[in-house]
Amino acid sequence: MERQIDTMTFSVEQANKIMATQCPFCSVQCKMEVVEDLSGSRPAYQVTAIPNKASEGRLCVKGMNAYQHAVSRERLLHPMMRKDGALTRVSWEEALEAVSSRFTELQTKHGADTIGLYGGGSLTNESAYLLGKFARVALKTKYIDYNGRFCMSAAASAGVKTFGIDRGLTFAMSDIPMAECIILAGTNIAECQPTLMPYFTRAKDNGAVIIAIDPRASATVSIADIHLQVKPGMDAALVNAMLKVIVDEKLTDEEFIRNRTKGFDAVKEHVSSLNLEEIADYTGVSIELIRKAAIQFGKARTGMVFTARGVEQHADGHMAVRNFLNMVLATGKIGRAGCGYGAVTGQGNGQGGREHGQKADQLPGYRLIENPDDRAYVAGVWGIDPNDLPGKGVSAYEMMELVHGGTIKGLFVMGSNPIVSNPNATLVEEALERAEFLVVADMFLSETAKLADIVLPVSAYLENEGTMTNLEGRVLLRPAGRSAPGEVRHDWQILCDLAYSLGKEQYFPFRQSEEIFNELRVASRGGIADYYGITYDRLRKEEGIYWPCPALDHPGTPRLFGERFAHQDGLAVFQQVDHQSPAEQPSEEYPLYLTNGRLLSHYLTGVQTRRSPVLAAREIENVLEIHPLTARKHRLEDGALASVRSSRGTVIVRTKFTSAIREDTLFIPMHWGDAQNVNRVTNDLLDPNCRMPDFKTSAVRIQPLAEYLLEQKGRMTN
Ligand SMILES: Nc1nc2c(c(=O)[nH]1)N[C@H]1C(S)=C(S)[C@@H](COP(=O)(O)OP(=O)(O)OC[C@H]3O[C@@H](n4cnc5c(=O)[nH]c(N)nc54)[C@H](O)[C@@H]3O)O[C@H]1N2
Ligand SMILES: Nc1nc2c(c(=O)[nH]1)N[C@H]1C(S)=C(S)[C@@H](COP(=O)(O)OP(=O)(O)OC[C@H]3O[C@@H](n4cnc5c(=O)[nH]c(N)nc54)[C@H](O)[C@@H]3O)O[C@H]1N2
Ligand code: SF4
Ligand SMILES: [Mo]
Repeated sequence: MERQIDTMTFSVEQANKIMATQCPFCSVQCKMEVVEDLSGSRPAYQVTAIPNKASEGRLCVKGMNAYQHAVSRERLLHPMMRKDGALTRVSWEEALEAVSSRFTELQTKHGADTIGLYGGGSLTNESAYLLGKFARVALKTKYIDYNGRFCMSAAASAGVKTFGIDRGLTFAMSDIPMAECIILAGTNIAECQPTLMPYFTRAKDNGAVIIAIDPRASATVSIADIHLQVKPGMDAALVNAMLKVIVDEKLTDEEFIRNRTKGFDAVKEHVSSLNLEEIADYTGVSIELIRKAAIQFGKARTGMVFTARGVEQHADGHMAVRNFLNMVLATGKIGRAGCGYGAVTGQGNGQGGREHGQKADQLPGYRLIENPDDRAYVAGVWGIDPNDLPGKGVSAYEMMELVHGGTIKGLFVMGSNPIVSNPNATLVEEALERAEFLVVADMFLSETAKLADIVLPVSAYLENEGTMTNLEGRVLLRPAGRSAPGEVRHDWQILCDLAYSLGKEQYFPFRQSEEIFNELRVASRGGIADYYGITYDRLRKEEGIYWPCPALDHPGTPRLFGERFAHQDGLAVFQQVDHQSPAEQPSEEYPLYLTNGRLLSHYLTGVQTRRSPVLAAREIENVLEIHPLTARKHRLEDGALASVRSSRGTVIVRTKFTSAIREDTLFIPMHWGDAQNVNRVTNDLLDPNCRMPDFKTSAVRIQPLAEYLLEQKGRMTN
């Protein structure tokens, strides 16, 4: 049963272990050195930023303290299996045997597609690639998707449609200070990618005008010259108005439109027919500000547009992004220095994680599972018959619905905490409780792992060697600094072990992450995200390489679209966007908009950051950002507990008064579970183009907690 794996071994007694690594959190992937000193009575740690081309030697507070969760006593150190209702320690042998026999049993009874796999953007490229291969080759199920569906899908699908390719930034970060005008739409870089802020302040020092679009005056908005405080969900409409001004003021780049794009006439005709007053009314932004922003962007010689989840996490997120791309194209601001579009990718490997096959419709290198040529190529690399490859599955939340309905009976979660991070979390929790067999691979007993039948302990960033692709499309090698504690294994190792138990070891012979990467290089070769020319050796020497990199002597591609776009005809595609208002509009019962997002000190569902004492202490509980005038109307004091309720559920949070938010909008961070989980309230409506949930617009009602509890009690006694 035990297989031979080459793992790095380190002497435990060795004092002052120096670990060169990368932060496990966001998409910047800041490089750092962690020194572990075991000579005293207690281990001591020192963290120093390593200068490099992406973060330039900066770290934010999360990176500085990331070692704390990795060395936490709460780390899972051995596999566990539910026995008599309780998770109980078992050997790897017993755990792996149980997983493979239960999966086989379920598949024999209900068919291959009864098993679902759910991955994440924290996984290395090697593990993400292998998870996709494991689903298709070892389990032959079509059901695989990952948490990046909630993160990047709107921008990714928009990039593919408009440009023919999806890479977070179409340029290297070093281009940012060359931009004369920068639009930051629904992106809170100051809290979410803090070490990037100096690129923007440098642009500002060079005279750039910064335009922020956000319902809140966030920390990022504080560097803006113009703030368009849009109503949640109204970005597409706002951009239509800006485009109208750009067209009316003749600020379009006609030569660029003629030579490099198609479809502009329809967009022009559409925006020309629109009424600015009406748009100002339903976006909540004055005509004066719309005009000012549009003219600044239109007249600038160089400029960039950045979008993130504020624009994208809506039922029309895809179209909203496409409208921003329309504006980039209409003004010819792409493919040259100081220009371009940036989808500010979220997770550490949010970029690489979406390129190599974790997505329902995808094979490595952005190949498509429904395309016969792509199937034949990848099947060839994997040594299987293309007819044995399953078809495409469904998106992450839809997979949860299938678990809820009983179509998917066994679920394997690797690198996500779906019962906290999915919309309409109550349904998802119910689904996972109903699942016949739930396996979770994690470093901690997350809210999701607590429900599992089997929990498999995985290595943390300090222990797991592999490549990560940052938001620019720059592939970086993260070395392992220490051996994994206890009986912990790497994600990719677990997949190989399981394949062995399932009798599929011939397809998973890997003993090191580099061997997996070498297969990934070939599997991605000739695809859109072509990694063929990137090797571990090169990554060690060159400090990161931008894909596409099709040959060993290719330098990589920092800036895209200099000559042509990635569509066959080389042209970018305009898309007319008829804006739509959020499905849930404030009503008498639910009179306010609720949006949500992030705080500087915590990361996603907080499983890791709440286990870092320094980070946990910075924000100990969830908060409700609310305008004081709104709060007064609803009888709420500052710092009081409140209930926030939608038609789906309720979250309990403490109020924090701020005049930085629109009066009709509330904001709650996403970092807490259970009663403080904002996703009990959020909307599970999905974007028809990319299946992104409508996280950022729900209609809600707020009450002081005591009032809410009395009401609930009344309901129960009636
Ligand atoms: N500290 C921290 N950093 C992180 C993360 C984290 O959890 N914590 N997560 C990482 C990940 S995975 C991601 S995806 C990124 C996310 O990074 P961001 O997308 O920047 O983060 P959010 O806070 O979700 O949303 C950004 C902004 O959108 C605004 N917003 C809300 N609704 C709307 C709207 O309808 N229109 C517009 N224009 N704006 C709106 C919010 O007020 C917020 O300021 O961050 C990454 N970095
Ligand atoms: N309301 C609302 N909901 C949201 C969002 C929002 O803005 N608003 N944002 C969405 C976005 S953008 C995202 S990305 C998702 C993210 O949401 P999740 O997918 O739930 O992400 P995490 O909370 O990071 O959960 C990751 C889990 O994997 C574990 N983990 C970390 N690294 C590894 C690893 O290398 N291997 C393994 N096996 N496990 C690991 C962690 O301990 C943790 O338990 O949430 C989405 N949900
Ligand atoms: S969270 Fe992001 S910005 Fe902060 S140190 Fe980590 S990678 Fe860098
Ligand atoms: Mo994300």
